[in-house]
Amino acid sequence: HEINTPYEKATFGMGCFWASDSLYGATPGVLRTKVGYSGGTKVDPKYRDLGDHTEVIEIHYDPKIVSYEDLLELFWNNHEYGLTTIIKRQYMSLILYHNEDQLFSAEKSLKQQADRLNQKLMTEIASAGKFYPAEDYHQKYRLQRHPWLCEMLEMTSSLLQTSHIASRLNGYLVGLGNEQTIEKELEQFGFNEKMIDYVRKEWKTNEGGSLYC
Ligand code: MHO
Repeated sequence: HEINTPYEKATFGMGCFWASDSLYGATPGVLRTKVGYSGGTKVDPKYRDLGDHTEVIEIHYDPKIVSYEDLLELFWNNHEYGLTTIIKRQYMSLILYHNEDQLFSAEKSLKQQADRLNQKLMTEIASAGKFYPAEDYHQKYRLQRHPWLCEMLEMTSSLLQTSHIASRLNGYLVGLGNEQTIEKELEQFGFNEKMIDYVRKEWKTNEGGSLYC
């Protein structure tokens, strides 16, 4: 379940975090994802009491395989809403940077996107502060719709936030990723035939479908 590769963090708000959890979880080079609340000041926010926080995805990625710029590209192209319209803080378009390089890349890409779309974008860029992981039932939300698989994987509360396999399946089950990579990974994960068939079937059924909540 867990991978010890050195990683960097990226944090984005782009609408309902169930969708971005799946999107990034299926992206090569992403080691794990967590959904949570950040960007605000309220201490210990809860889903029903977010205060000034935003739903965000925290991504741990291997910069040797995927770059921050690649992650930004996915960010710009996968907002359900909030990119060009003002939306409540819970769902705002938000980039929380972790270092000066990320700040530089974020600002540059925001300008490029605004020029390309010839529109003012609502995205805010701010320094990453405290991240509060969301309640368990929000983590790997799509994977958790498959209790049989979760049982086979012996998922636990903490694995929902740390497991590489859980991040991947959370995307593959909704039809993200490409077939060859998925086949290769399912074998590496040591899945039995029944599990492989299950994931393969879900992937095929949902391929090309909508990610949104
Ligand atoms: N439409 C969904 C959004 C959930 S999301 C985690 C709901 O209201 O349940 O914001």
